[in-house]
Amino acid sequence: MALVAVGVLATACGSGGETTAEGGAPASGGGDSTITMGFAQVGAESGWRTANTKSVQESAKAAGIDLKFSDAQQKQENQIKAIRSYIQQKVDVIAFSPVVESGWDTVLQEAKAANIPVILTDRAVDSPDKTLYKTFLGSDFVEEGKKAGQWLVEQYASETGDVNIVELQGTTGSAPANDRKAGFAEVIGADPKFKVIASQSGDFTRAKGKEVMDAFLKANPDIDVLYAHNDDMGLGAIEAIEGAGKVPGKDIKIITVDAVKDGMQALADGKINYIVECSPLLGPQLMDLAKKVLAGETVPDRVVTEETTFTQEQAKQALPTRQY
Ligand code: GZL
Ligand code: ZN
Repeated sequence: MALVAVGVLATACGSGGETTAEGGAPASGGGDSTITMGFAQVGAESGWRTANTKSVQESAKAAGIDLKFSDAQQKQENQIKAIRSYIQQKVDVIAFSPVVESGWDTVLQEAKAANIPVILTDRAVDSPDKTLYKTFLGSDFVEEGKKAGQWLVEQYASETGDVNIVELQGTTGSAPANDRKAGFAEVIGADPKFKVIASQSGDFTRAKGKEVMDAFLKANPDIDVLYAHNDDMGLGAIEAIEGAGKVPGKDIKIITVDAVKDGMQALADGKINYIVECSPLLGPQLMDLAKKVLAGETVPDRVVTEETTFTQEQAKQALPTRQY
């Protein structure tokens, strides 16, 4: 009987990357040495997110890690539910990208009490208790905002009049939205000619980016620059700008963040002027960190991803070999 039971358990926790139903078989009870990871993803809101999901799923397979995966449709309560179900399933390690910065302490305490290590990827939490997770792997969003601001300062160095800027922020309360806003504001704050005349969340989606840009255009006759916290909102805004009979990239200069394929295409086509890259390809490093954590090796508190910036010319060169 025991043999059969182990067989069943092994099969159950050998299940691939598909999302498990509530209360799946206890993963570590299988007695096999395969690592089981529970990954609670934000959602599928942008090209960046789908590329990030692909990277995590493909890297788990390549690393021989059994991945349980959930999509929270950008809702914090769904991510918390998913983390709780991974704790019940006794996975070996939990990884997730917190949709917003705050409200995680309770569920992370539960994971800690269950002796399940947690790895943060992509977005950070604002909890002061650093023992709630082993490491945070992801971009420096403040740096990304600064790079966007730096390009603008250089482009308008000889401008003496006001430079009217509208800003499409990412998801309210998320680390990338908070930090990309702060980094950008810090750099352009050095010169009072830069005026952010409107700033609102477009929730990182194309649809919302278009909707908010429509409103910006109706309320502000003279917009010189759009700073969008991701390509998808920038692409939605381009539809609104063209709908208003203006030329994106010319009448209104556009800076975005991510550098996903569709954004890079618009950059190469001259509809976007500058893109700050934010790499979604976190999978390989995540799997490597998970193995180190479970082997009891020390890992750095913070692993910052490598990323660059693209002008229109550079986008034309990079597009043919772009992975995402
Ligand atoms: C940034 C990531 C953001 C992307 C958006 O690392 O969290 O979320 O910039 C995505 O495209 O929706
Ligand atoms: Zn102007």
